[in-house]
Amino acid sequence: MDEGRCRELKTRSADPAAVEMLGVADREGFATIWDRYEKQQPQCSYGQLGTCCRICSMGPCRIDPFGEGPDRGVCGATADTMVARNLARMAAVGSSSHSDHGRKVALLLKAVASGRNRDYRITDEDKLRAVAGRLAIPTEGRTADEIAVDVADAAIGCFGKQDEEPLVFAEKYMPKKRFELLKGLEEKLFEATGAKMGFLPRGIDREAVDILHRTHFGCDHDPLSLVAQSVRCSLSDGWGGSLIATEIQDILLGTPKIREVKANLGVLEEESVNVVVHGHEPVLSAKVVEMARLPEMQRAAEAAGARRVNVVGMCCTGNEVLLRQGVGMAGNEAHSELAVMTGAVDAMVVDVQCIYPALADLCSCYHTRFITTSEQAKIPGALHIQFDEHNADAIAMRIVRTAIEAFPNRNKARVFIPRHTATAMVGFTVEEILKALGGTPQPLIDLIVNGTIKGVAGIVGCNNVKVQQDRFHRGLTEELIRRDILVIGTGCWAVAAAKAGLMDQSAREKAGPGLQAVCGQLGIPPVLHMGSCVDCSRMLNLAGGIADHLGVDISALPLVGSAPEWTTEKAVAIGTYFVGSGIPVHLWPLPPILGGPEVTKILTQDARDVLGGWFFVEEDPAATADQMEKIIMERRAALGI
Ligand code: SF4
Ligand code: MSK
Repeated sequence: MDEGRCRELKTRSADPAAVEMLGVADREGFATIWDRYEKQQPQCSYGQLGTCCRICSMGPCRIDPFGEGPDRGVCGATADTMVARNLARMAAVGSSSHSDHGRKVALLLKAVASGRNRDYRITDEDKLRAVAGRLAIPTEGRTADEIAVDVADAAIGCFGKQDEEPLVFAEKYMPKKRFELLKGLEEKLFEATGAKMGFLPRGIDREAVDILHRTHFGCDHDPLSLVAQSVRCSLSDGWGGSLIATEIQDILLGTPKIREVKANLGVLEEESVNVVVHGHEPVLSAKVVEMARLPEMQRAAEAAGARRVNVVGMCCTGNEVLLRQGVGMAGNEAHSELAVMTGAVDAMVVDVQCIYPALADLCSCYHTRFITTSEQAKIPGALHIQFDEHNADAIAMRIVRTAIEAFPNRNKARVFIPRHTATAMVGFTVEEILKALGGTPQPLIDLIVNGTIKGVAGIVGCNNVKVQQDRFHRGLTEELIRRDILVIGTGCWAVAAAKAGLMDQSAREKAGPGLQAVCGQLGIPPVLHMGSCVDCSRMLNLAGGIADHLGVDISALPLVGSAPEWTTEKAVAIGTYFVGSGIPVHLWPLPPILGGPEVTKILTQDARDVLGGWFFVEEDPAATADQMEKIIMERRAALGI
């Protein structure tokens, strides 16, 4: 590759493994997300600003916010209405994706506890009892199954209930002051506007359906009430669906423990059958890992000429099995095509969310079996092996066998695995953090009060082809730890940080003196992996626990969030429930709201007074860290510390 092209490829990713693979893509003539993105230029500026509407068949309508052309849609909808409706629909989709995931594991827990499913079991009884205790479900003298039925029923009840009361999970998990603030807000806004606007989520399904209804042609055109419902719906995700997913997965599959893993494409093994599990729901992938480790699968792999079956992770399914079963992490979202191009992936097994449909064509150019498993994520060109949790062992075994059968078809001459891996210490659940602190958040609070650590930043989200892959994730994280701000996070950010070595203990050297000393004492890195996208609920839980411990609202704490390479509607829901929980959130790239001046003002200014959380945008990692530090310092000053 000539030097010029090499430089060009480096602008696509900050990860050297990705750059090497992009060279392979060039050589082999494969298009990647970066090439397809270039072909999409120039992208529609109405779409970028959020001022296009195709809700009814009189449209599509669009409004130029710079005053060129009409200032209303055919029905009279303004730019702000369009922006708010589009945003609300994004929040509804994002919340629904997480929450539907939560529903499935709640139903599975019920099936396991009532003896209808024998493929799974209650793995973490302590967690079950802790969750039950939180929900005020009796535990004394009861069997695990009896308790689990009640926990499952409480969770399932959150989805479809029809009364006006808040979700039991939100009520029992949300810190007291935040719960009261959101409850009082309904009254305050009613006094101010004369209209009913609620924030506490009533039913998980209901809040999303409410958005679908109110954004139907000719319903809610008021930016404020549309934004308010977006917050309520997103809160039904953070303190509902995602929380349920996390808590019940811990009960069924085990609460993650701190452990060391390897991250990046170098986890693929030239001599082994490589199975990549990708997506979000670990119920299947945990089984794939389990089955791949059986002696009979080992024998089958050897018979096919391989050393072993090596299951590795991608995106959030990867995070889940990495945390619980210690599998290697092949990469984040933008790595998915690159992994296939190594020529060493025998099966790419996907469940739901964040899966490029382009993988089907790409896999067909290799021996790689691209296996879809969910009726909610079928992709033309894939081999569909329908997952059924009531027959999980057999299906997972079939998937592993399919990968083993593909191995002999691998073209060994075509295999190229970039030799990049980093060590990462992962599994920092709330339980593990508290254990490291001696059972109470007080030592962490003391460190924050005495200024050893200035505050905590939670970073989440994806890769986005509009940002050099991982550049913002790495740059922002390094800037923050250098300023003695502890960084926690989830999702594809966590994978980026792991690949960059920021979750290795040696990353302490990059931290400021205070954070460095604390990490040295506790034997932890300055950057903590808390899990997958649904595990953002672990961050809420940690923040809520500290707030309750101090008897303050979350918005008083020196906490701040960021989604610096966000892509998906789920990231919109996550950002919005952070804001609704009182945490300011940085976003990059620009969200599609800037064409609506009123919506922009509500989200970036008014939310600050009303919710204590708000959105801000910034393109540069160092400047973002400046803003995040400023917020933390203001909050410290307000607390008198
Ligand atoms: Fe146009 Fe109004 Fe229909 Fe939207 S709802 S497409 S703005 S006419
Ligand atoms: S996988 S939502 S690209 S973090 Fe959770 Fe990554 Fe974003 Fe998907």
